[in-house]
Amino acid sequence: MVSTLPDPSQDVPIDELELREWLESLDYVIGQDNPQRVIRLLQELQERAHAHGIKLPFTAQTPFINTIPVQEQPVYGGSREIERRIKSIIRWNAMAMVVRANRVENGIGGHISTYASIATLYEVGFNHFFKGPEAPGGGDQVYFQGHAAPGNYARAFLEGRLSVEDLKNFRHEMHPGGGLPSYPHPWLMPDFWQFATVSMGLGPIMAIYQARFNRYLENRGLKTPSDAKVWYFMGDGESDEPESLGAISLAAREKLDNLIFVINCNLQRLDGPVRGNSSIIQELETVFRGAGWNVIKVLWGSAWDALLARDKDGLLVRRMGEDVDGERQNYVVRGGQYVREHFFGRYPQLLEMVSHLSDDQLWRLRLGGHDPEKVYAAYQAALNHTGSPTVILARTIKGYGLGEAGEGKNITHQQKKLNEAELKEFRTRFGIPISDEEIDTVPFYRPSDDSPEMEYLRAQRKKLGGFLPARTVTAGPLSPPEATVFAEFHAGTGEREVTTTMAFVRLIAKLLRDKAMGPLVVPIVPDESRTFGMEALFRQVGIYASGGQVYEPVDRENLLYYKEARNGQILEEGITEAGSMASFIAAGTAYATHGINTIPFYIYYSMFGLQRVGDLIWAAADMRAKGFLIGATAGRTTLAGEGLQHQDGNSHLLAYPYPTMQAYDPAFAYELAVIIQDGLARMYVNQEDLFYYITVTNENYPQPAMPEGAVEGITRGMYLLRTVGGSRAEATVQLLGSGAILNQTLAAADRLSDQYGLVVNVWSVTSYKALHQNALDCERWNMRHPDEAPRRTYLAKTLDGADGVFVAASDYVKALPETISRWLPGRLVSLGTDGFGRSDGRRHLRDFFEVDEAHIVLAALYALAGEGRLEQKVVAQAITEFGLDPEKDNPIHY
Ligand SMILES: Cc1ncc(C[n+]2csc(CCOP(=O)(O)OP(=O)(O)O)c2C)c(N)n1
Ligand SMILES: [Mg+2]
Repeated sequence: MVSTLPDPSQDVPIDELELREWLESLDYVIGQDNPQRVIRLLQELQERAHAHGIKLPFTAQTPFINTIPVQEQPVYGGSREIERRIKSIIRWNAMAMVVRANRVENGIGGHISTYASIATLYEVGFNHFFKGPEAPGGGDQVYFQGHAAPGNYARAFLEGRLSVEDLKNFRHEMHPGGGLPSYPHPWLMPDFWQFATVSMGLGPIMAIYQARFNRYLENRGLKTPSDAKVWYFMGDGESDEPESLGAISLAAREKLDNLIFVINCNLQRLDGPVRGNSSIIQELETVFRGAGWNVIKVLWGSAWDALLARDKDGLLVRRMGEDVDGERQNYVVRGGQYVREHFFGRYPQLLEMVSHLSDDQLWRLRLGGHDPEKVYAAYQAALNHTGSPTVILARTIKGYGLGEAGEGKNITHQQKKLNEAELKEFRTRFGIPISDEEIDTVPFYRPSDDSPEMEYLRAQRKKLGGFLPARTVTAGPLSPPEATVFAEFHAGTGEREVTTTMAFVRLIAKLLRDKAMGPLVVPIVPDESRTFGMEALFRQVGIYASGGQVYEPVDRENLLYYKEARNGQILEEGITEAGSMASFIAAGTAYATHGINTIPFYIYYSMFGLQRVGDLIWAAADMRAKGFLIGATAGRTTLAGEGLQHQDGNSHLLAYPYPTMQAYDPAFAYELAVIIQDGLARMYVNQEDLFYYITVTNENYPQPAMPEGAVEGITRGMYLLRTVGGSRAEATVQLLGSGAILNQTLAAADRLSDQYGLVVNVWSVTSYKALHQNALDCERWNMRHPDEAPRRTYLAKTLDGADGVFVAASDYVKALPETISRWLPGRLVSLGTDGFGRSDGRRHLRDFFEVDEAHIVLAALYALAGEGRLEQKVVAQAITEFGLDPEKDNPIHY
């Protein structure tokens, strides 16, 4: 057996008589039919050995056989024959879809072999287990393996949900009439796919947190408890992604018996074997059992049961566990004679055991994951299991049924074409009624509506509550929150200095009290509540703890004690940005997965968002998630002291590619309040499928009152904040400032006016992304409508009449303001914080990154001189006056 630890006791000689005595005693107790007694006795023996200093080697592994013995298998709940025919037809159509797509366009891709290996695992689920949306208590949430999508489409075709045209246009979405996307995607098929799974590793962690969030909804009284399950179908290769296994201990700790992982262990990934030199199944068993999961191995099909029944001395069981996966792959590829020689041939007794079977029969001894009875038994056991999540490790063959075209071969993942002979072999193996004459056109096959197959398929889904996958949005619009939630922020704080983070915390505390929206708010934090000053929320709404708080917290007599509760509202995730994002996704998509408009606010160190878990944020966008990502302690020079790992000068640029992400860098509390109010209205009242990224900082300054008429500009990206007049009207400066740096901009404006007599407009830019997108939209429209009056960008409308030079300063990279420079009516000089962060105070950091008042003034003078509106010597004088070193290294480089 492949073991993760060497077992030195294996080499110790043993007295056969002594061994028999022990075994007979054990057999006697086993024969009493009381498994608990057996366990108890073994435990006692173990403890006795331990007490005498004998250390048993740790193992979380069980032998390489099925976890469920044949005598414990339930009776199969359906017609094996009809189900086999249905499955064969789906196999054919899935294969045909990929082969045809690649004939239309060579290299368009697609996967045959993955669905070929997972088909039985899916079909047993579809026919007997996956609950559809109309099931009492709601449907199951099934995360399908992304690149096995042809199998889902092929089934939906039989179900009458997709047409021949749809199938023909697999991976040809732009073709007339539209087509089918390569992978699950709720934007591209909004009524079909619920979960975006193809970026490996994200699905498993999302599924875990989904199952946890389902419990959260129940414990908070937002949803009636149900026995619905979350299923995650994953490849064995996918298990190498850190996110795949990184959260499994949470699932066990939370006792998520509503979660079932099914790992399709075909022992191969894209290039070759997952673990050629050891055993991925045994390794996964160790990891999951160690974490506290219920592990069910489904390794051998029914044909092996007869052999195992004759395996009196355990030799076959031992032989089963001896091989490494690279060798197991040989048994699939090299044929029956190889199996006889190399597998059974190792021991004469085993060779004798199979002497009555032909080579072909030996080769076709089915594996567990291809045997519906074994899979059915595993699913049933998973459903009945309570107290922990279940993982089913099902052994299969990659490219099952492809024969020479790829079954079990290393190239099989990339196989997209079959020649005529291979198509015929596939057709014959699965009994598809397509003639030799037609075969080369690879026709799709759908039996008539009244055929037994179609009737059976429909009846089974009807019993289970309808078709899957299916995405339905039943949550209606919410009422907007009371205006009083936001009013105080519009008034400003007078002299009192506060941070935008404090303003945010105060705002969310008020929102949590709002009648309509309050209970739906889901605050999510990765162990930074105190950093952000959020601890008052602990007491106000409690921290979610599924089992309640079972200890007295050390700070119990404190007003703001660490209060955990079963119905606590805060998801305090601990230090896991990935897990927190997975919670954000579960809460942000609950409007579609549960018909409940939960409103996640995930607050975190902004540096550890888009750049750390950007792909999960992408998945949130894919899944039409709503909610607010609050990037706190933002800004490369505003987060003082922390240095290079923490200081974020990137995230606003990284926000650009995410299509549905609205990104804002507010400077003042009223801007923040306007943005959040607008976001709530757009997402939850108007029901737009967007999400918000807002940065807040920890710099204290007085928060001004909102100027008249600023609301539209705040939401659209910029507005005129202040004009300071000077005597020299010919030299106008437009200063653009954002976030905490806006205060530097305001100071620079005063100096440019007082000292240099310039006229300065200060614009608060809340969102370069919004300005950029609007400009692109207008430009594109104009390009396509040359005969019509051109549309004006929001920038053009807002900056009408603003001339002179432009200087933008932000706490982010210089490229950010430059994205809008093309649409500005004057030359732009962009100041920003490119380079690694540094540990120091704000004043020094802003000098170092050249985004402080002095550098803004310098940039304005330089730009004006460049236009001939000012003498060059004024610039040189300013450099001297501000004490700037012309030879200072450019921080952009390191
Ligand atoms: C993050 C990420 N990296 C790489 C890929 C490309 N990729 C798609 S399928 C695949 C191999 C999958 O192997 P496995 O998980 O064992 O699935 P199987 O097809 O064998 O069932 C790879 C590397 C991806 N989809 N996502
Ligand atoms: Mg695999």
